Amino acid sequence: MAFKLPELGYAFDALEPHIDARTMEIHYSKHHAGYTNNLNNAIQGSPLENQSIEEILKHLDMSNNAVRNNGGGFYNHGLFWESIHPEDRGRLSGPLKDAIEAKYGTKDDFIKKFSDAAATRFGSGWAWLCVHSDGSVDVCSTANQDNPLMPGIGCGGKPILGLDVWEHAYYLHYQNRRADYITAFWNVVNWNEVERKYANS
Ligand code: MN3
Repeated sequence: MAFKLPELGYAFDALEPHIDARTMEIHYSKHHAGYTNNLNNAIQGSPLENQSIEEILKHLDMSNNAVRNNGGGFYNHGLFWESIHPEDRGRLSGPLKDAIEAKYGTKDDFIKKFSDAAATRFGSGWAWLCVHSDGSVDVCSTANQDNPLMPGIGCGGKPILGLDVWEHAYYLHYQNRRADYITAFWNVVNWNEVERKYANS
């Protein structure tokens, strides 16, 4: 079974003015579609074809660059589109709020920690909020299309919120102002979905 580009779930222009329509269109229909096609080509005819993307990433041979880059790109962008939404986003509450406050003190301290991880990632990569098996949470950052599911990468645990800080994610609108893009991201975070992922982890 080949992997399919997941539905975006909202229009390209739905996140304006925080994330512009042209960036969303290119990011989804070119970049994410490209990772999806390249992943399918990389695993065709191999045993990986019958595994879930999570299983592939957890047991990844990190020297397999085609699967590392494109499997990561396929998974990361799916999680990113789910991390943001134009409406019905809810607010941080419940057990996730408790876990974040236990680790970082306040929501604002958590946002600063996550934003710093995104801002200080040199070159291309991602910032993540992950949940460990004991329910505790962690912020970390990974390079390129790596992610915390991969062996020995990032903070471990399962990512439940992700922010793409590759230039292709913001450069058309924000140019070199990555910090402004990171600030805008918090306006569209889908807390309902992050909480759902936390509860299911
Ligand atoms: Mn991207």
